[in-house]
This record gives sequence, structure tokens and C-alpha cells, in this order.
Amino acid sequence: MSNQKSAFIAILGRANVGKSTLVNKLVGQKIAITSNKPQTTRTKILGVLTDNETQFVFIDTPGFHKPHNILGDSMIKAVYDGMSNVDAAILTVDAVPHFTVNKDNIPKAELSLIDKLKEKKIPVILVINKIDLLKEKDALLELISAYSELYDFRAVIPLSAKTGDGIAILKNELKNYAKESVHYFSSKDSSDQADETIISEFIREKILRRLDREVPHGVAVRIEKLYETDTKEGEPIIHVEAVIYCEKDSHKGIIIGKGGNTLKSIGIDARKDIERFYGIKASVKLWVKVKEDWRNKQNIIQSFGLLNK
Ligand SMILES: Nc1nc2c(ncn2[C@@H]2O[C@H](COP(=O)(O)OP(=O)(O)OP(=O)(O)O)[C@@H](O)[C@H]2O)c(=O)[nH]1
Ligand SMILES: [Mg+2]
Repeated sequence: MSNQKSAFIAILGRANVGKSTLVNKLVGQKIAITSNKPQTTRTKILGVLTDNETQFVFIDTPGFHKPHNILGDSMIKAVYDGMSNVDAAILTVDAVPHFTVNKDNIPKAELSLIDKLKEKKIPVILVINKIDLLKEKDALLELISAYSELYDFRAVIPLSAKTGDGIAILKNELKNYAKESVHYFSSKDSSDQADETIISEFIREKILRRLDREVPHGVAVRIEKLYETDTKEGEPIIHVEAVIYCEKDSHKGIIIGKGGNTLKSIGIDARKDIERFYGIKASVKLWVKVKEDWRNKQNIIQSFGLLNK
């Protein structure tokens, strides 16, 4: 059809500012996992929203940070890859940052993202996320003025990806960047990810949410089997068998927990997401294995589908 339009929009920002929460809200479905731990997202993830003639392709990216291992290097490559060939970018920042707001305190990661976007001449929208946490309206004005000194943003939109407040304003702004083009995805698609990837991510999310410190950062999940059968009652059921890889024997013990309780809870939590995703019953079986220091081993990172080039 000749009146079709597409807009490719990169979502960029530091870790934990709510990029994946924002993509899920824009798409209207959970396609990217979220957690309060930094470095939750590890690859470039496409979220698709088709609104009549316009198809938006949102590119969720890992949090921009200084990498400490080969996995981290690969995540930064995914950020750069995510901002290439887009029609616009959303720089997402926190409405309640950990620093006192003025232009000299803006984190290096954000400055360096802005530099890259300037270099590439990409139109940038500044999204100030988590406004539901703001106690004083004045703080927002200070934030807007500090960031506006750094770059001529096309728009500055305060919103809450959690509550959805302000999302309609952002969607409206994004229409300005759509260009006449065929749609690259079917209108039924909401992501470019294989089912196995989405399900392995659901499982990893439960580990991120349940465990602290180093353990969840060193976890990767691989789906070994995924198949559908009928229950005795004749209802369809999806079976998932997955291995959770971690970096140390001590971590394996923590993931399994006393009497296997932690692993059991991870499976129950993940099952709920999987059932919602497929709209049928699910059964989840999990195993835990150790692959020492895998985040520094390129071939293992690649075998987990996490190597961004
Ligand atoms: N109160 C509040 N919390 C939010 C909002 N958006 C995101 N969060 C929370 O912030 C945390 C980080 O959200 P994510 O979406 O995982 O952040 P991210 O930027 O994708 O993080 P990385 O993938 O690690 O770079 C989670 O605990 C979210 O629930 C918001 O609008 N309001
Ligand atoms: Mg994320």
C-alpha cells in the first residue's frame, strides 16, 4: 500500500532509567524484561506497534555504561547498533536522579550518548521518566533546564512509563518521524524475538527480581525444549525445559535455595508469564549449571545468543 509509513525509534539511556518499561508500554505488551538491577537488557530488542497506516519499530537497548567484561563490551556494541539507521531517538533520563541536578552533574554516560547522537544528526526527544516519583514540580523544571543546555532536543516529554501518564503525548510526537515506507513487520507482530528468547528472558527476569548482588548478573538461560501437548482433560499445555547457567558453584546453591525452594519459586513466577504470553497452561522444568566466568568467554556468550557485533 502506498500510504504506509514506518518510524524506527531508538530508546537510549543509562541503565535502570526505565527504557524497557517504556518500550513495553508503547507496544502494549511485555516484550522486554525489566528489573531494578542495572544491566537488565543485554541485547538490542525490537518492539513493534502498528497504528493504522503507521508502523513504529522501537529499539530497546542495553543501559549505556562503562563495560567491565566481554559481555559488557558486546552490550555497548548493541547500543551503537541500535542507534544506527533510525528516524529518531528517545534519550530516557530519570526524573529523580541520584545526583543534584545541574548541567555540570549530568552523568558521563548521558553526555557521551548525546555526543554520538549529535555526530549522527539524529533527532532526539528527551523523555524524563518516573514522574510518578516526583514530589516537587520545581525539580522537573530544574531538570529540563539542565538538559536543555546540553542539546537542542526536538521535544522534552516528562512521563511515567509505569502508570502511562504522558505516553499519549509521546506517541503523538513520534508520528512526526514516520516516513513513507512499507511495513517491515506483520501488524500482528509485537517483537522480533523468537519464542525461545522471550521465554528464556522471562525466566532470567525472575532471577533478577528474586536474587541480589553478583548472582543475577552472571546468569544466562537457555531453553532446551519447547513443545505443546494436551492435558488429560484435553486442554493444550506448553512445556518448557530450560537450563540456568551461573558463574560459580556458590551461585548455583543460591539459585537452587534451601530444599530447592528458590528454584521452585522462579519456575512458578516464570510459568505465570509464559501462560499469559501463550494464553494456555504451561509447565516449566529448570536445571542449574555452572560455566565459570562465561561473561569473559566470547564463544560462550555467542552460544547464548548474546554476542552483538
Ligand atoms: N516508579 C517508577 N518506576 C519505574 C518507571 N519506569 C520504570 N520503572 C522501574 O525502574 C526499574 C528499571 O526499569 P527498566 O525498564 O528495567 O530499566 P532499563 O532502563 O531498561 O534498565 P537496563 O535494561 O538495565 O538498562 C524497574 O524497577 C522499573 O519498574 C516509572 O515510570 N515509575
Ligand atoms: Mg532494559
